[in-house]
Amino acid sequence: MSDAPTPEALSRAEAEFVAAEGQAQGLEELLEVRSRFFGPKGRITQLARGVRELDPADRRQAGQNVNRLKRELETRLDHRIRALEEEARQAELRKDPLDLTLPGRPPTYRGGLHPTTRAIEEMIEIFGHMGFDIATGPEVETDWYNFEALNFPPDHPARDMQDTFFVAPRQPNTRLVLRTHTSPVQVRTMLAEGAPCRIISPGRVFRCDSDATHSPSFFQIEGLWVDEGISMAHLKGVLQSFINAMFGERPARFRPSFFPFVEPGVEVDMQCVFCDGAGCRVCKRTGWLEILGAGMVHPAVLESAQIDPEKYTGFAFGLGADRVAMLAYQVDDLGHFFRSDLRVLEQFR
Ligand code: FA5
Repeated sequence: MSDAPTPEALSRAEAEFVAAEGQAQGLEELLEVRSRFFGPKGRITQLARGVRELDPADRRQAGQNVNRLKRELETRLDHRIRALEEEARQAELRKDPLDLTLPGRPPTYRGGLHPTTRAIEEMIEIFGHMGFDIATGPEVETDWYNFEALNFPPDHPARDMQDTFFVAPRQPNTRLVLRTHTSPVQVRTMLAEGAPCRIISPGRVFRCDSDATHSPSFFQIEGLWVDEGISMAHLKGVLQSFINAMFGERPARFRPSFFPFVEPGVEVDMQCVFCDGAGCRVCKRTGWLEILGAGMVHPAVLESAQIDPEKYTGFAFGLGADRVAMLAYQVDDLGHFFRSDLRVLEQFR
């Protein structure tokens, strides 16, 4: 049964509250008073509940009276509680003053560029000095740009050279892949700019491939120079200048190779920087590490890109940017570049 909220009962409750509040000394005692009067079974709470049991005609007035009293008393009590809490906080702050003149702690880790990013920036600069502009293309590519325009006909066995990740297309009849190389940017650039053109295109590529020197996602830099009279001699000159600028006078070798989009094609190896050519785990005991594929742009590719192969010739190359970073910074496992281990990455700051 709740207490009936008669005017007399309210006055009595108020008098009791004033006495209790007057006697309460510290924060703890005030909180106890709050619970005794306003808690779930508190004196004022019971009076408020009693309103429901009155005659309907009396409820409105009684409800207003209880609420007014509750508001008044609670405000008064909260005021004192807040003042005491603030006092306690100030006392705590005085006990342990802040010394604003202390110097800050230096950060433990300082960020830095990833070694592959640094190598790519360096390569952009080197090729920039040789007059190459930067071009870009999408990472999700159509089969046409990634393969067909590059002279890989459908079902041609050369497609198996690049273990492709396929992407489910949104529209029927479009075949999409994660680009397996940056060579599609050659076609995009020639179609957009025509001849002459001289670009490099750094970017991420994807292959279903993984070991000490192969990763499923890695970076390449494509190079393309199309103009009248461009020959294999220009290709060798540009690549040798790049190697000299990037690695000093390290030996490189040009081996004949096959890529459907160039004729003739070559692969370029650098002398292994870990064993100076003696043979080790990284170079699979050959003394050489392959860093790029290159060749003279195939006439069929020039035609796909609407460039007259009778008038223009060109060369193209595709560098493994992570491979170059491995050689430049002497990292013997490509996985170090992808594991985000701060102990490794900190060494390249
Ligand atoms: C190509 O991707 C050709 N598009 C390159 C090219 C461009 C040839 C223009 C002719 C003209 P290849 O598959 O060999 O070629 O890859 C080129 C370079 O990428 C390799 O020399 C190697 O350094 C690097 N590479 C290839 N696969 C991986 C991989 N899984 N992880 C890291 N680097 C790789």
